[in-house]
Formats: sequence, C-alpha cells, structure tokens
Amino acid sequence: MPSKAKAFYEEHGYYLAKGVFSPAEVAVMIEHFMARRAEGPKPGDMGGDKTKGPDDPLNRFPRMINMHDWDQKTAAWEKDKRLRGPASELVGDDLKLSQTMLYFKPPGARGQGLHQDNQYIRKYPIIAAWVALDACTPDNGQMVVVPGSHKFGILPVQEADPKLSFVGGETVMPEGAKELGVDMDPGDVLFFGGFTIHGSYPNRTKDRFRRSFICHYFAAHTEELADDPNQPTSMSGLRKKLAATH
Ligand SMILES: O=C(O)CCC(=O)C(=O)O
Repeated sequence: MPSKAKAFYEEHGYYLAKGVFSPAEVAVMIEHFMARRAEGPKPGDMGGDKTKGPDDPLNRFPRMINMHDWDQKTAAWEKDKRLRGPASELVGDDLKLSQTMLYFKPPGARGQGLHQDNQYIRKYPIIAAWVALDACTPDNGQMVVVPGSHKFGILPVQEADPKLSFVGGETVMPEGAKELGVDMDPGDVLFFGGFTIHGSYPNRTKDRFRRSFICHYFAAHTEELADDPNQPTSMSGLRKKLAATH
C-alpha cells in the first residue's frame, strides 16, 4: 500500500485502492454469490418492504450477512491479504473479523441512508473493506462518503426516508457536510472507518446491478461506545426512542 494512503485515510476517513482484484477474480465472486443467492433464504437476509413482495427488488435479492459462517469461499476471501493488509495498516492495529456482507442492489433497489458503521457496531475503531463487483456510478447507486466526517466522532441518528433507504435510520448531517460519490471499477476496494459517514442512493438503472462484497474488521484493541437515550447515536437507541414516542 502506498505510504500516502494512511495519511489520506487519516485526513479524509476513507481510501480508494484501485484494481485490487482482477476481472477474472471478480467474475468468480459474482458467479459464486449469484448461485448462493439462487439457493434461497440464508440466515440474516435483509430484504425490502415485505408488503410489496417481489415488486421490491430487494425481496428478490436480499442482502446477505455473515456468509463466512456458512460459506467457505467467503471465509477464505475475508482473509485475503489484499483486504486485511491495507485495513490493518490503515487502522494501525491487528484485526479481528466483525462481519461479512453481500449487497446485490439490483436495478430499482433502494439504497442505504447515509450513516456511520459505529451507529450499528458499538466498538471502535473498526474499518470496512468494500469490494466493488460491478462498475459503480451515480446511476446505479454508487457509494457516497462525506470526507472528513470521521473527525466529528459518533453523531446522532434520525429516521431515514423509506423511499430512498431500505434501512430505517441515518445520520443527522453535521453542518457543512459535503457528499462525494465514489466512482469505482469492478475489483476496486474502498476502505473507510467506523465514524466516516457513508451510504448510497437507489439504483435507478433498468439493467445494471451494483453488487459489493464487504468485510468489516475490528481493530484488535477496541473501546465500547456509550449511548445517550435522549439523543441516540446508535440505531438500536433510535429504535427504542421511536417505539417510546410513536
Ligand atoms: O453498499 C451500500 O450501499 C452501503 C454499505 C455500507 O453501509 C457498509 O458497507 O457499511
């Protein structure tokens, strides 16, 4: 990894590594995960609006989580030195796996409201390695980051717009936050930290998936994040607050 990468990551909260996986490797991943998806439901699947059935594309292609528990290929891929090596250097510590995920994001699928991963995972530091399996552009709901947002620490959460986001919460944007869409080619990897605001908008294409294989790692030495019930900074805290007030 170039030595400038760590300085960039520390300044901006993310780092884009180009061409980490070859087109042939990406093709193997796509074929593998499409076949596993076609097998039927898997533990922890997260789909779309259940009332819409197959009309919500995310019910046909739900997000997979923690495939490494039941899929040997995922268990090997999350250990790939090209993911773990830079992630460890960027976070400045050894790593432990937190979770693996596969977003299929088919044509017409909603995105995920902009958030910080530490709003879900309450230990820090953590780092994500987000592997693009398709070309990612504004049209198909590329990743969006808010450069420098990691410097704000953990931020409050609010309800997300259900027309745009398949999950219910999002970050309350800090003053002056500027979003940046990240163009990626298949095989590129986006590394970002647990405080970095990121997410994505819907896939507005008719025929292009935006698939991504994602590994989240804990640093070996983590601290717990506390929450404030009056102004939650966690998704679970937001859910509790909404249940009490709705
Ligand atoms: O792929 C997306 O749209 C969001 C992914 C995400 O939030 C993550 O990897 O932490």
